[in-house]
Amino acid sequence: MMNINFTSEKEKSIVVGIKLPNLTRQHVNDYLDELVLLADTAGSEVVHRIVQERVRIEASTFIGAGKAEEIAELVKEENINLVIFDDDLSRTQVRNLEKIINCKIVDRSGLILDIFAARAKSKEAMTQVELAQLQYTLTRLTRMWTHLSKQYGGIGTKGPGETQIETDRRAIRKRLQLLKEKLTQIDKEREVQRKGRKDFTRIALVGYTNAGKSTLMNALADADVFVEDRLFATLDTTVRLMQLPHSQKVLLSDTVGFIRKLPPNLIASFKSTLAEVVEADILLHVVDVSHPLFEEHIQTVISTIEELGAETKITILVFNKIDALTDRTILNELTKKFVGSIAVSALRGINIPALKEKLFSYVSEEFIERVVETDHLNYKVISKLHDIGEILEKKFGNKKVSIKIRFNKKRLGDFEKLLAKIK
Ligand SMILES: Nc1nc2c(ncn2[C@@H]2O[C@H](COP(=O)(O)OP(=O)(O)OP(=O)(O)O)[C@@H](O)[C@H]2O)c(=O)[nH]1
Ligand SMILES: [Mg+2]
Repeated sequence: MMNINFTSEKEKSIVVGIKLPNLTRQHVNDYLDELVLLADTAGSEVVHRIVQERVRIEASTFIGAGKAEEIAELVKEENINLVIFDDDLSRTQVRNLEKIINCKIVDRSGLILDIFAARAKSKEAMTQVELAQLQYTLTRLTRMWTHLSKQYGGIGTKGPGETQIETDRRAIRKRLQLLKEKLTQIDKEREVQRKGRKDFTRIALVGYTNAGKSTLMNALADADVFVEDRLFATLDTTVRLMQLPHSQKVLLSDTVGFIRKLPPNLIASFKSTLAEVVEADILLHVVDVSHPLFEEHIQTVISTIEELGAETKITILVFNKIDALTDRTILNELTKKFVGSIAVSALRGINIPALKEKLFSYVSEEFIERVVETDHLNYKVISKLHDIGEILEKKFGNKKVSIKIRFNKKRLGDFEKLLAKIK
C-alpha cells in the first residue's frame, strides 16, 4: 500500500476540457473550475487550463493531435507532471496521449478514485475504494500502468491498487473476489447495527459534495463532524440522534457527497456506506444555492438517488448557504419552483429552527397516539409501554390507570401484541 502525498510539494498539472457544440463555453469553464478543485483536493497545483472547441471527439487521442502537441510543449517547458482530462478516456486514448505528451495522463474518474483512496479512513471505506480502483484498472489500464507508475509515481498511481499493479490481471481478479467477500462480511455487521435503529425514524443527508451536509449535521444534531472547504471531506457515514421540537428523537445520518460523473463502479462499491440513504425514511437534499451550477447539481443528485433506487422517498430540498448569496430575491422564485423546499444557512444558523419544525411535521405523520387502560399495578405492561413510545399522560382512576402514548408507526405490531395480552 502506498501513502498519498497530500503534499507540501505539489505536482504541477494542466486541466483539459473539450467544448462540443451542445455546451456553452461558460459551462465548460464551470466544469473546469470543478476539476481544478478536484485537482487541488488531490494535492496538485493547476498551472494551465486548456479548452478545445471541437465538433466531435477524436477517437484516438480525444483532443486533436495538434492540441496534444501544444500540450506536450507546455509540459516540457514548464516541467509539468500531470495532465488531467475532464472526461473519461479510453485505454487507447490514454496510451496515445502519453506517447505524444510524454507525461502522466489522468481522467476525471481516475482523479476522483485517487481522492477517495486518499481520504478513506475506515476499513469499510478503504475496502470499497480499493474494489472500485481495481475495477477501474481492469477496464482501463493494464500493463501500461505498471511501467508508468514506476516512471512517474504520484497522482493516478496511488492508493491501495499499488501492490496489485505489478501483478497480472488474474491476480487482480483474485484480489477483487477477496475484497467482495470482505465487503459482504462488513455488510453483515452493518446490517446488525442498522437493525438496532429500526425503531427510529431515519433521516439521511444527501447532496452534491461540498454542499454543506456535514455543517448541517452539526447544526441540527449538535454533532462535531469534520467540515472542510474541499471536495469529499466525508467518506464514512456518521449517525447521530437528533432532538426535534415537541420531544421526538430521530436518527440523522451524514454520508459521502455526490458529483457529476461519479464513476459508476464507485457508487456500486459504496453500497454499504450508502445503505443509510437507501433505508432512510426521509432524505434531506442539501444544495449549495450560492454555486453557479446548483440547478445542475440538483439533477446530478436526483439521478444518483435514482441509481441507488431511493427515488420514491420523501425528499426535502434544503437550499443552503443563503448567507453567501448576493441577491436573495431568487429564493422567492426557488421556493415557488421547488414546492416544499426551505432556505437555510447551516453555517450561520439561519432558519434552522424552521427546518426542524418542517422535519417534525413530516416525522409526526410517522407517529400514532393511543390511550391504553390497565391495572395500575401491572408494572410489566407499563414498563413495556415506556419501551414502545413516549408516555404523554397518565390518569389514575380506581385501580385502573389510563395511559396516553405516542409511538412510531413501526412499533404498531409491538403495541398490538401488548394490547392483546392486556385483554
Ligand atoms: N457561507 C456558507 N458556507 C457554508 C455553509 N454551510 C457550509 N458551508 C461551508 O461549505 C464548505 C463545505 O461544508 P461541508 O459541511 O464539509 O460540506 P459537505 O456537503 O459535507 O461536503 P463533503 O463531505 O465534502 O461532500 C465548508 O467550508 C463549510 O464551512 C453556509 O450555510 N454558508
Ligand atoms: Mg461532509
